[in-house]
Amino acid sequence: MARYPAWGSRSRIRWCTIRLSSPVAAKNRMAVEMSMSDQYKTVDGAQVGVLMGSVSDWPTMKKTSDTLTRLGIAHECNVISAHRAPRRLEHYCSTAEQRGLKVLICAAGGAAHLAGVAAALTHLPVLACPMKGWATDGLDSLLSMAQMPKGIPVATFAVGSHGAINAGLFAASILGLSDDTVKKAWLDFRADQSAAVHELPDG
Ligand code: RP5
Repeated sequence: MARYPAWGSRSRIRWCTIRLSSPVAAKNRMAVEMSMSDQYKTVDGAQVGVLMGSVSDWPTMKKTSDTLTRLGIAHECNVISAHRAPRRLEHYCSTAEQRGLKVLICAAGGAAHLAGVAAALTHLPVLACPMKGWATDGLDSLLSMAQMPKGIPVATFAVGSHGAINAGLFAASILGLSDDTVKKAWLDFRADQSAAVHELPDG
């Protein structure tokens, strides 16, 4: 508890009491988060890091992972929330390049600050996937990501599974600039897609 001055109607000082969370509890929470700052999954040879704000984003972001797998791109997937685990996110992003990652794909819903914060912590390209979240069908996440102020860009994709898949494909197009194996897989994917015959059903 703490007492702070508050202004009354005649500008006399009144005192109000505000309940603060205990400094000890806050310190403990910070200590727990600090001690977990390097606790995320890494994959040897991973070129892409897929990050999600919540495990609830996984059904959508599994499509990113499946797309990368289909193209033979080694990647690692982690749930690291920007607001629930900021120190872990900082550790992950600030070590990403030295661990060999070349692209980060970040998915989040609602205020959706994960991609922007990640982009602030690394100069690797950050691809942002807006999730549908719990309101506005993902328009909130889309605007949060697309409206990054100038200086720290994130490349924003469509809301939901289409964006999740395209982020995986876009990562392939970036990696293909310097990796012939990925380039071939990416071009083969496009050729197969173009060659696919789409016939109307009988009747
Ligand atoms: C964001 O809030 C997550 O990225 C997720 O899309 C959304 C809801 O999170 P949960 O409440 O399901 O954990 O941080």
